[in-house]
Amino acid sequence: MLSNLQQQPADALLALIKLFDADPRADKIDLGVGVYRTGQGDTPVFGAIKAAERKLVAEQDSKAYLGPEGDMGFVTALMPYIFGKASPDMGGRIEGMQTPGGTGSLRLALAMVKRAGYSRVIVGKPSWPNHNQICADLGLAVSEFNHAGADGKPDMDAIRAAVAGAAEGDCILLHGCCHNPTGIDYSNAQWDEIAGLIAEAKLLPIIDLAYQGLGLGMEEDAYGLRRVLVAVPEALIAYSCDKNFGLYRDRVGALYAMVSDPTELGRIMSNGHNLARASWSQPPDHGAAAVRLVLEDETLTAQWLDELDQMRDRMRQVRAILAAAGKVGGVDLAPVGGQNGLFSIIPFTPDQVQEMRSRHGIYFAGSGRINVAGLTTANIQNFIDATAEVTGV
Ligand code: PLP
Ligand code: TYF
Repeated sequence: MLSNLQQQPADALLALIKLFDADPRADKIDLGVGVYRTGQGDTPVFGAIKAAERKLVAEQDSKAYLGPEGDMGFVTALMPYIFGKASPDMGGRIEGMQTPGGTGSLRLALAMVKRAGYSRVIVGKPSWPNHNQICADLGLAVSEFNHAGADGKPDMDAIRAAVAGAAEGDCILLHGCCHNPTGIDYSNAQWDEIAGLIAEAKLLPIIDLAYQGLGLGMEEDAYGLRRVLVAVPEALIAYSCDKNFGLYRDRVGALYAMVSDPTELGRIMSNGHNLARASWSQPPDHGAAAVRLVLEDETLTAQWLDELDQMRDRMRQVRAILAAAGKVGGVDLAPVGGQNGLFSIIPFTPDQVQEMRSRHGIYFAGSGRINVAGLTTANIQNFIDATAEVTGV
């Protein structure tokens, strides 16, 4: 019977890791999967996390089960950063639980909306492929709208039309910041409008915040999420600490629900706990415990924020160099300067993506998405020259 199972495609982004590793060229460049890299090309453990891990090893006296909600100290300590120091739980209207990464949180959020009776999710296109995959696996219909226009700016007409065409009771899934794969984020004024549109159409927002602090800053990157939350009665927030604490494989995330009536929170979140028990039971402890220790200690918090500032500054410098290169062969790199986070899409054709790999050993997604953090002072000129050569006529 197991032979009934059909071959499934590998994850195209994760498959790039293996393709890159197999390339023997010493000057190859990895602009594939979304991990931050230093100017030396490394993805080190944050100093603040290392210190917290040492403390954890020295002081943790038990690894007994915590329950499906995980480390609630971690969940609560993050809330002022996500929802604002002024009212981190919006008057008792927000509760969270720990999840295995942002992906675990998205999985729970979408399973909860499915259980609540929603059947359709409105998603910008392109998006992170896992969004559509999770919806498909849960039997949720996806309705797509164009995320960015030909001018490289968010396509506001497309989102206006998508919301206008939505049925009451649909959900809308939005990237809070550092849009993956385009790097094209909404301005504050655009978020103001979107918040109003969603509220008026009575859509349930699901906000995916996987890169807080990697765009413009921790507070700046939360603007859109906070703006939507003050406009609507209910929302779900899928949060990841895997980029902004550098914890990737430790799988650190949280799901938050905001409801209008605080007395309903316990009942609503009991569904998150129940769905978690039916899948991973309880989230992995280590990474979240390390984040909690960072956030409970003023010195470690300052160190973490400083390390995050350095990451963001380096990515802005890389973006500025690409933008200054301007028109290169047949493509314009200028828009990259105004985009945020790890990713930008360079309009390479599929053949040009293959040529960048085969002729120059430069690896990135088939969509033309590059991870800007893969560029360093040592390799950025090679990338620009290769781009000129491959896209030039
Ligand atoms: N959401 C987006 C848009 C992402 O790009 C990612 C992955 O990096 C995630 C969520 C989930 O991240 P993780 O499950 O690694 O925490
Ligand atoms: O888009 C990226 O590169 C990151 C990392 O199945 C990632 O979000 C990619 C694919 C995947 C899990 C994480």
